[in-house]
Amino acid sequence: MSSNLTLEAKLAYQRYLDANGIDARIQYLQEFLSEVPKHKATEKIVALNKTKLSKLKAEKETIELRKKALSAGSEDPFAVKREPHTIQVMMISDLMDKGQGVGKSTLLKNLTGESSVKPGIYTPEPKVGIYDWEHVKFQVIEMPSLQNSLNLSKILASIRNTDILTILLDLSQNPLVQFNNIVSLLTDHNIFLNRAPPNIKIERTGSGGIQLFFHSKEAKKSENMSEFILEMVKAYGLQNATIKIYEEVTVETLEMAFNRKSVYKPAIILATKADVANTKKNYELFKKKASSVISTPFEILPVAVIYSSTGEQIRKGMDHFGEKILQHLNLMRVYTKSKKGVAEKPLVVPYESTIGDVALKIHKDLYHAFKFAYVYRVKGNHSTTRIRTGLNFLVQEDDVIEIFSRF
Ligand SMILES: Nc1nc2c(ncn2[C@@H]2O[C@H](COP(=O)(O)OP(=O)(O)OP(=O)(O)O)[C@@H](O)[C@H]2O)c(=O)[nH]1
Ligand SMILES: [Mg+2]
Repeated sequence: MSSNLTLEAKLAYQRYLDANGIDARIQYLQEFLSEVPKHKATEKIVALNKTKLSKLKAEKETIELRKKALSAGSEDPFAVKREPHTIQVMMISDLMDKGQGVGKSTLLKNLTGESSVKPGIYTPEPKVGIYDWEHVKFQVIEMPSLQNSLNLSKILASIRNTDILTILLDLSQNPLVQFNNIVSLLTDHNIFLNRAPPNIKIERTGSGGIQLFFHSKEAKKSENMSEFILEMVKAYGLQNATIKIYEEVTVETLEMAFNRKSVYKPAIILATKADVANTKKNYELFKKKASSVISTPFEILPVAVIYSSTGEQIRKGMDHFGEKILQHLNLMRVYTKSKKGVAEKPLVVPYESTIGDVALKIHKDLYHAFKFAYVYRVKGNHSTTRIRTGLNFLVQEDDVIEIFSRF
């Protein structure tokens, strides 16, 4: 590769070479082309790579046409494809008695502008849209109402695989009943909401029977359940194992821990139609009583999609939706800085990420050739400090990060 190229261009080219799949190759080659400075010394590189790009695009078109022809009529609408680089948010609701939905399609259409969504008409199959919030993308999926047993197993399989659930409860009808129905159904299928897995480690061993260890003061409170735990381990199918318990357990948490199908999902409640008269008291009552259905804490956002006098749609109560989703997933936003300035699009990284994690997320070469980084951080008094850091420095939400490499 020519030495006339900038570091950004070289990185983009390396990403193109490393890329798997035609979409990624196209994307990175386009990025490379936009990074190459356009002058006499680079014109050949540009031309060569533009040709490669057009060939790739033609190949992609052929592949897509072939796929379409093959799958015509056989595609399963319940097998929603995960959109890369997005956070998947799944909308679920109870099946309503009065035949009117809780407002999933209305909200999906409003958030994403997806034209195939038809509010007011029952949605029998998943509908998908992309919600773009401050340059973070969410793939929002409306699932048909639960208790529609026809496709329930497919819906549950999707729920098990999604990143976060939004439970939509219609405030104009009894939200507590809807919540109870949904939580019971999910619990019956070993899907547990807003809680960490029980802190119990099950390690298979070659011999020695079953060894139980209670590893904390809290855990020791459950020593009187040893016999039951041993039975659970046998029922689980282990003859030789070490079981390490780090918390006070109950029959319920043991059941969760020894069920191979248990999954743990974050969830937020969207209490819909908050504009309808007299729903405020339903909302207040629900807030008070929700803990009788499930003891783990829930975020409850009262929301509504209403119309202005000029007929324009106005969304209420969702201003912090994107933020809340990131919080529930323990994710935060940081921004990279290069010669071109601070990137508009954030990098979304887990809490407790280090500069090393950020470098790796950008590109593995940047991590391996890492020299140092500057972190620009806004302090309480709104002034910005510049911190020189190594790979192990912990980043915080909203940090601006400039990484310097050895090449
Ligand atoms: N007043 C009011 N009505 C709403 C709101 N959101 C939805 N509706 C109405 O509720 C009805 C059902 O809305 P949908 O968005 O189709 O509900 P859904 O959950 O997609 O319904 P299904 O797909 O049948 O499960 C429609 O008539 C909407 O106009 C809201 O915020 N306020
Ligand atoms: Mg719908």
